[in-house]
Amino acid sequence: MKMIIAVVQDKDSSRLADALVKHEFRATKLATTGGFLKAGNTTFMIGVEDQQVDRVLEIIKENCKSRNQLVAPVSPMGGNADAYVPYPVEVEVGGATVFVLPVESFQQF
Ligand code: 2BA
Repeated sequence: MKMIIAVVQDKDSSRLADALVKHEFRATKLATTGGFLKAGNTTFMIGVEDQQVDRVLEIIKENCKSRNQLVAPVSPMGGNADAYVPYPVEVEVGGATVFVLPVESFQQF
């Protein structure tokens, strides 16, 4: 068994959740925050049998788009002004960041 952990943009999360339910995959959605943009994103935990991993990755790919997002400059507030960038910077936020982990044990009580 594997645990698929997928960090996706909030805009894609409902569509992905619906697609997983439609294909009868069970998932848990967590409201998370990206460390870099400090903006909300959604993390899915999807526990599946090994042979289902590729199908789930396809569903994630089909339902999550990459987009460009502007990062607002953060004032140094007395910190190091050398590193301060005074204009917004555009970054490409991926469709999904996915980790596939081995599951040692799965129990439901
Ligand atoms: P954030 O940390 O808010 O990052 C959003 C986007 O900002 C990233 O998109 C990347 O394009 C850019 N970025 C992140 N750190 C950067 C840095 N140090 N310098 C320059 N640009 C940087 P993605 O790579 O598609 O990541 C989207 C979200 O996935 C991330 O949101 C984070 O929540 C999660 N993530 C990405 N890589 C991860 C990892 N190795 N471990 C855990 N979470 C990760």
